[in-house]
Amino acid sequence: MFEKVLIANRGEIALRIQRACRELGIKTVAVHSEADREAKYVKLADESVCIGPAPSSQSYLNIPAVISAAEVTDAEAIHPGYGFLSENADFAERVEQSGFVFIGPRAETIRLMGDKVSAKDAMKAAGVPCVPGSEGALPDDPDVIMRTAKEIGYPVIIKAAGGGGGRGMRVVHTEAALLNSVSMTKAEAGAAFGNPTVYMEKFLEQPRHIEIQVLSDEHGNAVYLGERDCSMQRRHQKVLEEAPAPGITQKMREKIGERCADACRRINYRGAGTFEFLYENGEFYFIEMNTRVQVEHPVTEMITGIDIVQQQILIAAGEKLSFKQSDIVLRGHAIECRINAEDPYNFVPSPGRINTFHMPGGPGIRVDTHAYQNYLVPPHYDSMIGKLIAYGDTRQQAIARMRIALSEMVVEGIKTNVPLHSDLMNDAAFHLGETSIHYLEHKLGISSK
Ligand code: MV4
Repeated sequence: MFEKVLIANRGEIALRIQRACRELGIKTVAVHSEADREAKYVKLADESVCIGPAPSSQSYLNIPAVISAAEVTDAEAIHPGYGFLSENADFAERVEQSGFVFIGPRAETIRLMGDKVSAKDAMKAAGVPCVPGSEGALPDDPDVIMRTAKEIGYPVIIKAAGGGGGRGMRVVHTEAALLNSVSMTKAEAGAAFGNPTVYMEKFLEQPRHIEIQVLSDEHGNAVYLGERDCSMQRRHQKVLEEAPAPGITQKMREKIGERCADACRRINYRGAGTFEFLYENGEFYFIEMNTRVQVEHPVTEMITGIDIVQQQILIAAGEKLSFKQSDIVLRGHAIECRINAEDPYNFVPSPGRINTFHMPGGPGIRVDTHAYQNYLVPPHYDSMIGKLIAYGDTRQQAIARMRIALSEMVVEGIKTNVPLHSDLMNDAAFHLGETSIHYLEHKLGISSK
């Protein structure tokens, strides 16, 4: 096992990774920007290195600075967390070339999944069901483009190979709009991602966003840890996630889970990963794969009892998975509310000093946060200041516990989205479950009029 791991991230996930390391007896190195000098997780780490000024482009995204920090502290491995450099194949490559272990997939796997066309090709070849669409990238020939759309059937969606997470896409409803939409998406993709390649899919109108968590080691062992429903989102930012997904039966879970685990074995996947699907009319359609630990990993941890971050570290150290698929039993239900420093009605970020801070507790309540009383939320980064996770034997119990926990939570001095979450806990459609990716924006649109 590693003796020392460098954590190339900030905020709640830096603290989360630090706790996983500590439990495994591993020393930790925190890297931080000038804005995060006073952060609790920096002080709690065994060592810390300032890697640059507040803007992430000069600190958390500065590859030479991160690698130098690993060199001077003699760390053996680097955990990238989520966001920042976590899905940067060049970073993973340079980490390994510098003699450190990258806690994540091989650079070539990150590159394969970073290109959404090659990711889809690979998954299709591995037997994962995909959204009907073009065979790989769209060619330039307008006749072929028109024919492809006709075969798929309108509406279609044009997506950039270099995009993902909602960036670089356009819905097309009519043949008259098609060629212009393809040109516009290509131009935008070229400018935004340096890659004008686009592909086409059938546009699904009311899907849910359901994702499968996997773990895969270097010895050909892969398991799935069930699914999460992440449909409750606004402008591609997830607001609330839950596991398991309402209405998904054990039989459906096994069928799609086996496809994902099998795909991991086929591509020799290493580490934790997430297969993102759109789910509509009882069918799963693969859209993207994430090669990092995700913000919402705790809901899966709560229902499986498996520490996903520890598993990432064990796999990176070359160990074999210590459990098989039949050992994994889903139990109960977990819901996560992302707590953001923002106005709950107009979503404008609200950084600043937290002058009163009380966290909830009690049975089934988990709080993952780096914040504390008198913490100054810096304006330079994502507005998420923590995650409130509620576990219960049933979804109803998890909701009841979440409602109580939200009512106990006190964060003053800044605005937070706690009122939005409290509202959602009383929302009739949320109670029924199975709401689509458009539900929250629809609800907010109506209520703000
Ligand atoms: C789609 C889609 C409908 N049909 N693809 C947006 C994020 C990116 N990961 C893929 N996205 C979508 N792809 C087809 N063929 C609708 C979306 C989409 C979406 C997906 C997941 C979560 C939130 C979303 C919000 C708007 C659109």
